[in-house]
Amino acid sequence: MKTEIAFIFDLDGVIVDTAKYHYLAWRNLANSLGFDFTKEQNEQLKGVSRVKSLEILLGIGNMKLPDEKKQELLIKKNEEYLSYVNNMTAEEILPGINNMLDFLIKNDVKFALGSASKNAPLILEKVGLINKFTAIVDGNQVTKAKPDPEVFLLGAEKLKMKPTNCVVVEDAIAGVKAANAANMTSIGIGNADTLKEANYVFEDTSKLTTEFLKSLIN
Ligand code: B16
Ligand code: MG
Repeated sequence: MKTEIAFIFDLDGVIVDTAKYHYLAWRNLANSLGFDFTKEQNEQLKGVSRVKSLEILLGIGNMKLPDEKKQELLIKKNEEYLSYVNNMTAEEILPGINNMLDFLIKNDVKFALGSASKNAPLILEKVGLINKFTAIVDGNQVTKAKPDPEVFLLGAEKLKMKPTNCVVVEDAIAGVKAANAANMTSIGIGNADTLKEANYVFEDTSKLTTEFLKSLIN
């Protein structure tokens, strides 16, 4: 008998590359505080919540600030980030993703979003994908960040699917760990060494072929 499966997609690094906008806003914030923040250091922020990202950034700058100041900086960073997000269009959808989503819809395979971003619904709306998702779980709905499985378990619940029948597509190691902890099949997007804990790894989203998807579905 065919087992029904569903997909849960991460947003940044899988559907769109918003990491570049996060980077610009964090770098400008670091510069305004008097230190530099490199692209390599930005890797540490991928898949990490906004609050945790600020902690990491301040650690890099060797800075300790009162909570009130941190709140101010979080607002400032997000305002700049949103100024980039507001200009996003469907052209920023990563290669292969439109094909994959259309293939899943055609084959009656449900899918949800499982993102740490509190801005996830806005981003999906900007790139015109919001109506394709059966369910959305974003950073406003979870209390525990990846690698905790909460975001994906909630996604499975919203899809009315058993976790073992869900397939997660993720670019961050914390996300792959979260998917594994949720007992889901994990597909890593990125470097095979970094994402070696994933059940499958593809170097980028364009490598997610319909042949591979068919092999998972059937
Ligand atoms: P926001 P994902 C994550 O998105 C990003 O990878 C991470 O860099 C960001 O800090 C986090 O969202 C929170 O984003 O500030 O918009 O709430 O990869 O989980 O889709
Ligand atoms: Mg990501």
